[in-house]
Amino acid sequence: MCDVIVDHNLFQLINLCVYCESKLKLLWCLSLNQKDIPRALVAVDDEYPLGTPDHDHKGMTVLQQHVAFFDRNHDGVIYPWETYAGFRAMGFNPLVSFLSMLFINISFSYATLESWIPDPLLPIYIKNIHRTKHGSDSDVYDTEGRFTPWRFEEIFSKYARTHPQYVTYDELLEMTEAMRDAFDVFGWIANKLEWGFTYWIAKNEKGMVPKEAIRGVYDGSFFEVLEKQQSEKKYKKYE
Ligand SMILES: [Ca+2]
Repeated sequence: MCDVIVDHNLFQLINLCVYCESKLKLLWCLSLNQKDIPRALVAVDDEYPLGTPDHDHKGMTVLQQHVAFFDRNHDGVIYPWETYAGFRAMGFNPLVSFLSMLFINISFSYATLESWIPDPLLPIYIKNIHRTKHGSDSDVYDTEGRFTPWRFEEIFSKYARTHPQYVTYDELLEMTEAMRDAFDVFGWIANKLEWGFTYWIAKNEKGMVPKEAIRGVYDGSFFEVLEKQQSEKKYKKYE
């Protein structure tokens, strides 16, 4: 009966409370469904069953939220100069931002277009971003761009041997090796770059990446945290 659960925002949770009639049944519903059902709007895990606190999904899928940070003027399209600006806002230097822009817009623009004719401006249409899902990845996003909680938890149950809430560089490397599909050269490269990027931006002073940060990369909220940190650093310079 609990397969009616799609997302645990407050409104739905209240409805769910009514639906499940009792607290005990509600807890049972949540524990059963939390990991098994792909979540359209929120990236949930054991620690954050309602998704990232104070993160507005704006009605987008979790994959759309992941890339929406780079849509700097919020028009639903990511042009190369917006990708560049997004990386710069997170604190990356101009060279890394430029190379990331080239890789991302060249690799992912075409699949998101409505037309068969390539667009020389290399726009990425956020509404079609699910078409860019590639092989050799973690499958945490499904083919519709939804977040699959049990796949996310699997990353930590399988590879986080040093600490259950963190992954090290070696553990991430081992994971990306295990994800490789046969003869999928583009997927191998894209997956290594994506996880390399995640490690780079999210590692702590001990060189370990917190589970919370990785979940924040999936729903894009961690990019906003980095941008805020960079803004505060700039602001402090003038104090
Ligand atoms: Ca835009």
